Amino acid sequence: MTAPPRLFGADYSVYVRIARLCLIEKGIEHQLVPIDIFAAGGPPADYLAKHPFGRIPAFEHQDISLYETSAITRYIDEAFEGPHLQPLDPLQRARCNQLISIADNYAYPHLVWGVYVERVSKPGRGVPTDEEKLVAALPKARNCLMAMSQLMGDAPWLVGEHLTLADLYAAPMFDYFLMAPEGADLIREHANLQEWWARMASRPSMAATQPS
Ligand SMILES: N[C@@H](CCC(=O)N[C@@H](CS)C(=O)NCC(=O)O)C(=O)O
Repeated sequence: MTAPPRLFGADYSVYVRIARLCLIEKGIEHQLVPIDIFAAGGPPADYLAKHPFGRIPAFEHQDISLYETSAITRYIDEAFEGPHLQPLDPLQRARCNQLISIADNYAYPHLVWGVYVERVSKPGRGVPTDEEKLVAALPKARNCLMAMSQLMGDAPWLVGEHLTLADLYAAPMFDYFLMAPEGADLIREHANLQEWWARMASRPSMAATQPS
């Protein structure tokens, strides 16, 4: 029997959660090996051999090692049994990649760092909110939600009738974003995103990956 895949990271990380959601939705038993990138002094020096940029997650299975969540999740989806998390239809697949790119380039910086970190995480650690940064992030977050809502249309999931990697990318970012009152207000402008969030938040994979 082969050892289960190992994911290196911390449960508070958006990107680690994306990879864990992917493993769980595929039904793959795995191990989360703790790496705290925010520890004093940074991650352990030997972690840089797994991820030269010192970010989380990194992934290992048998003799394979990977870093960068887009590579990890696509590999997991394509190399393992379980439900397809990427559409087979070329246009739907392009939409899935488009939404992943939106999550990486706009949702993560604006929803997570611009809104959640400023409004929720920093005050929780006794650090004052940078109100200027928060205010600047709000129109960008609104634009992000508008684009995602338009692409989603009337479908139950971000890309059509089935759960895809696009949903798994967006969900951990929305989970943090919606903890901020500004995030909760902004999603109310889009009934389809609100319904998507209710659907997504109730999945067992989301409960199983709740940051501690
Ligand atoms: N492009 C990377 C991003 C991963 C990433 O930014 N992870 C965050 C935690 S959610 C991290 O390691 N941050 C540490 C840092 O910025 O130094 C990926 O897709 O895996």
